[in-house]
Amino acid sequence: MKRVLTGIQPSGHITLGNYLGAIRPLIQLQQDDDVELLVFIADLHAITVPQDRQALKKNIKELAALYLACGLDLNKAHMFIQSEVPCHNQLGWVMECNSYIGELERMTQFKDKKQKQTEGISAGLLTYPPLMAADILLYDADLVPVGEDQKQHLEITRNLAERFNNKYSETFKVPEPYILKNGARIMSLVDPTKKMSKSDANPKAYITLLDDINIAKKKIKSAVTDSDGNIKYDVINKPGISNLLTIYSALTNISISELETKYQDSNYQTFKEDLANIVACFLTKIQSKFNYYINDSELDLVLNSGRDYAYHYASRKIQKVYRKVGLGRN
Ligand code: ATP
Ligand code: LTN
Repeated sequence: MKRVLTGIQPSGHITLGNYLGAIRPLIQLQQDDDVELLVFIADLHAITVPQDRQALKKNIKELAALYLACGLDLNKAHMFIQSEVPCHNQLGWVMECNSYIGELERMTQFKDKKQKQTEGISAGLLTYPPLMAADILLYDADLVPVGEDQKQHLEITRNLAERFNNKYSETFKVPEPYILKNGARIMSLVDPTKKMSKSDANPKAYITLLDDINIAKKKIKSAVTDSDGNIKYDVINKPGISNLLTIYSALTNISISELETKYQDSNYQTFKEDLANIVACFLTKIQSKFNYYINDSELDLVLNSGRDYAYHYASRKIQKVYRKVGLGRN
């Protein structure tokens, strides 16, 4: 049985980027009979940057409903909230004490987020990767579906697992990242050289799964492209149109080269209108399911049972780790 694990921060409504980079691969992997999914809401990670209390609470619940709306199959998946399983903090600390400040300071996400902060930078922003490593290693995950931006964090997770195994004897499974070729790095709609991010200050940069349909269509239609008018995939010279081609291809499963042929005699306006309709259709489906799950009292029960399942597994791992490190009395 393969164990697939992933988490998303409840730092806003999830974007098309989050969906295509992290959720769609998860849904694909769950088709496999021999697979178990652990999916969590990374609220401890979200507070590495300032969060409004009420908004955070709301985002946590909405993210849970969105996972289900995207097709998470509860016969295969356990969904839980990270902060409700204290083993994450426990292993996170041990991982922190096995990480080097130098390697954490080299993380691209730390450097990017540090630059964006206007006020004090939290220590948590620096020590985020050992917590993420703990999230994964607690459960002996085999595969971790993530977007391209998390590749570096997966590498440090693998290093930490190997470092611990070498120092204290075999304890953790070394996980593999699962990064799709198409859709693992969706770019901002206003600056296609930057990653689409749910915490971008400009809401035109991203489409969230809960955006008003007409607003989402407008965002596609006003997405920044270039002036040459050819619908060709060329990330270096035509990042805007390449990004839109990627979104189109990932949502429809039509290859990029087929799309180039289909639109070879069209202009950007026609292409964007078609894509706007595809996005609208996708969002409409997700939102109608979301409206069902967010009002369903079962959602809490699902999160309770996910928490209990996760705790059962993770607490045994923590005991083992504490014992190997020499903590406490056992
Ligand atoms: P924040 O802006 O708060 O940092 P984010 O939008 O970057 O959030 P995360 O919660 O950090 O999203 O990421 C959740 C998952 O979505 C991760 O697996 C991440 O790699 C993936 N992801 C994030 N942005 C994109 C993107 N633009 N394209 C593809 N995958 C993405
Ligand atoms: N760091 C991830 C969210 C995250 C995660 C994880 C993803 C936290 N813990 C464990 C996969 C596995 C991010 O997307 N920013």
